[in-house]
Amino acid sequence: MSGLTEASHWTELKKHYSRIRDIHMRDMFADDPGRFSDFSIHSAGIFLDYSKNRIDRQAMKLLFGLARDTGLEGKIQAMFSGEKINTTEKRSVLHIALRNRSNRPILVDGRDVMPDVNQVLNRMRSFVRRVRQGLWLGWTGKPVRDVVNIGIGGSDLGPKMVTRALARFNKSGLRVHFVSNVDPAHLENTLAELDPQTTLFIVASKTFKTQETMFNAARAKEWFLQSAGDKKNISKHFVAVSTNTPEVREFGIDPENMFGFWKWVGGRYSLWSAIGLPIALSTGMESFEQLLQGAHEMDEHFQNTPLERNLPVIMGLLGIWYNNFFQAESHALLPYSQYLEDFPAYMQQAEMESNGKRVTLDGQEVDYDTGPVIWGAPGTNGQHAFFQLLHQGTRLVPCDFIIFARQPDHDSPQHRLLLANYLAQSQALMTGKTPAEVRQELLQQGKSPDEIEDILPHKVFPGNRPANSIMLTELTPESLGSLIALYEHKIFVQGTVWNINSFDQWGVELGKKMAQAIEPELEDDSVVKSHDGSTNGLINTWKNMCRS
Ligand code: G6Q
Repeated sequence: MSGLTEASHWTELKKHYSRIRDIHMRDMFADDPGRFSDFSIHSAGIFLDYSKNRIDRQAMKLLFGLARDTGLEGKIQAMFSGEKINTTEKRSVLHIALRNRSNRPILVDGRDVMPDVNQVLNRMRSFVRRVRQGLWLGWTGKPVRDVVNIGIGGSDLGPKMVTRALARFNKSGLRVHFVSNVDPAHLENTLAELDPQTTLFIVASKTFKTQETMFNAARAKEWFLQSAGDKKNISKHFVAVSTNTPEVREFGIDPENMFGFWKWVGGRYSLWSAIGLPIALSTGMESFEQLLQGAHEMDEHFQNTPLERNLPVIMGLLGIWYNNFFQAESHALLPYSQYLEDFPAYMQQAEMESNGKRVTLDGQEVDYDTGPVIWGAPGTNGQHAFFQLLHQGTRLVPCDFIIFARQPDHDSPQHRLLLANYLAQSQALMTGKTPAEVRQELLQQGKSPDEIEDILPHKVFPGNRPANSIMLTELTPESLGSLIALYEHKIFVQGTVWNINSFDQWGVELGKKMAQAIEPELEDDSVVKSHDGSTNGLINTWKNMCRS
């Protein structure tokens, strides 16, 4: 037994789960007219309806109690005050400082980090203005037309997701591309359409050591120099975003063209730093700062609101309820907005890399489940793909439905249809369709009793499947900032309850190291015997296939 499973509220929650698990949400709504108003909240620009969850007031009370058992309130303050809560890397966790629009001092080792944050923002502002106004000229005197961000993981997913989500705000005409995969197809297909005279590369890497990024950046430099010839032209076409000045210089980028950030910014939490440069180039610095402002509003909400009215806390605890008591194994993110197409992939990294941990902060193996599998796709597309399993499969998959109330075309029939589907899907998941309702429907269609009995089980929907419905007024840099920060803090809430370190990522190391060992063995035709049977077999099969 661990501290968590011995906590009094954990035991109470287990008992409460046994009482509540067979109650249908249909009945909960029928019995409680106040359910929607009690289980919905509007704060920091975000409306959350969580009434379609398998909860009652007692369940929520116990979940808040559990959060208090784990010291959540103190831990929130610890993060905001710069304590080194990333204990395995001995680092503060301060993405909140990057968007600290109040500018109040935040100390790391007794030193205020805000002057450094503001200095980088100032440098970004001036660079972005020059590029967007056509004043930053390439080696032949032409302005920049295409920007290529070369980065991977946290140095790719965040800026890519936001740049695409805010595409409507790109009035500059700059085209921003993202290259992450070491599969040469990614870079080569991108370069094929570009003119080196008008292309600016951003090499984005916190460490400036990530193999994929370094290989892609080296190849981009080679491609550029094939046209530009002289290495001195690199300074007009390559900038870096990194914490590692010596490696940036070694690569050939003038540190004058480097935008720094700090070790206390985790990769998957770094879009708020200079890693967000592609966002700022695409949408303008003003929009980038509005994005920071939106996140800051959510930070203020998270830090200062009692747990019972706190959006990230409520969403985090609902996740704990399903993950640890209903044994749900995954969680689906379903944005009803094409602009948020990349949001599930971004949150998948944020959540799974943060909370995919099996030992507690003090190194004990957990005796409860931690982070669920996060997945999803935009609605309505998902409805024609995987929603079947959500409605009638054997697994319980809690869902988050996300929509913007107003869109540029919100009066159009398409937008009404989008909204109708957003509303109907969570309704259908909750209500389901009983055998009696199916029978009635089939009778009305004139089916015979035999036909009805044959088809009936296939047409029944059990319902009672939970969903959060999130509604934002409109997609703006500010609202998007709040939405992302909401999920970031939800991750923190869950990691705190599970007593794990949400801010390290040792799990990505092993495979990387093994790839480094294997890579040289692929250079020649010799038979490889140094690994396990399967890996040897695969390497040698590959060699044979290449030869044949
Ligand atoms: C994120 C992870 C990881 C990281 C990439 C790229 O939290 O640490 O996704 O962002 O491995 O790392 P670099 O920015 O150092 O190239």
